[in-house]
Amino acid sequence: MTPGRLEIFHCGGCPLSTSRMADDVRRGLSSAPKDLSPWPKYLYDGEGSHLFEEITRLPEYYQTRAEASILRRRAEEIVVRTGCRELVELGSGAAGEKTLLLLDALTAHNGGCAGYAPLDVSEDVLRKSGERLLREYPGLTVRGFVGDFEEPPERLLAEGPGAPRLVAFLGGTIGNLTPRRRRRFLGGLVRGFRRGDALLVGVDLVKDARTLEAAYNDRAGITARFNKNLLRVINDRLGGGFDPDLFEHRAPYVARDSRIEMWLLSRTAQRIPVKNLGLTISFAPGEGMRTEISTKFTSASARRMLEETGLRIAGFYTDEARLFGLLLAVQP
Ligand code: AVJ
Repeated sequence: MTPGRLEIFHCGGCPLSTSRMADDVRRGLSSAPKDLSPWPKYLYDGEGSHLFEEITRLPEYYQTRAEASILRRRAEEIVVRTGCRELVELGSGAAGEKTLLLLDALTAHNGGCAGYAPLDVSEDVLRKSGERLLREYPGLTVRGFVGDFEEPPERLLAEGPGAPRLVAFLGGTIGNLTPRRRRRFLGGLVRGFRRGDALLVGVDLVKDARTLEAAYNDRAGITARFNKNLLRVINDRLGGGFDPDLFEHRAPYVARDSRIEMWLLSRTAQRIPVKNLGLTISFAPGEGMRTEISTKFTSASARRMLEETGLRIAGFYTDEARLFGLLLAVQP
């Protein structure tokens, strides 16, 4: 391998293109109820990513801190048990503390030489964090992939500097997918695995509804801004005429489906043109549009989800308060 290198690749199929977005948003706005939750990626433009970073520091949003605390205690063990030589990270974001904990352990156990392959929707974030990582880990080979984690390119797992790989999908993002989409996503991912490759998945755990709802209805109103930012993304990219102030943020816990659902409720009757779709969208007063689902798991439901893919569960790690879980599974 050639250490100390950064390469950026663009995934095929243009999953982030405006024409794909137009198709997705047209479908979402035409369904009943209006539903954009199948495409959480549109929440994360520059502003949305920034707002999410703020969310991770909110007192009510325990997930990021809980997951980091698990990794602080377990990163080393995970790397040693898997013997991994490359970290593949889906939806990496800006390579924050959690990534660094894994990279510290990975490089420490591979004489400084290791691979890191982040996949994220933002090229800018990949480039900046990639450059920073090369300075901090001189022996690292970084292959950055710009794309949607649901459509990883073949070369993400077909090429790369070292096996076995540790594929990390942190933050509880898998909870944004419906059970069907989770199955399809995990099945497709694992098809690229070789014997010994490992998957590390972060899941938010079921707990009392008050704690869950507080995490998505923070007092500072950052989650509400994050939610409404989606309207601005549609305005910017598709010529929409949404006024975010005419919508209200809601995020109830729907116990039947073990998930938080984020909604935007129209405060009034309104008709909103979306120029590039050639559509006008009508809202009745109080009518809602779902914008995200965030599924909560038990250790049993999380295990089942991974076992269905044919992987063997190698560990389930949790924080002291059992707020969040990390599942480690290996390709036998
Ligand atoms: C980054 C997808 C894990 O579902 O909790 C935070 C996104 N949405 N607040 C989550 C989010 C509202 C977050 N994930």
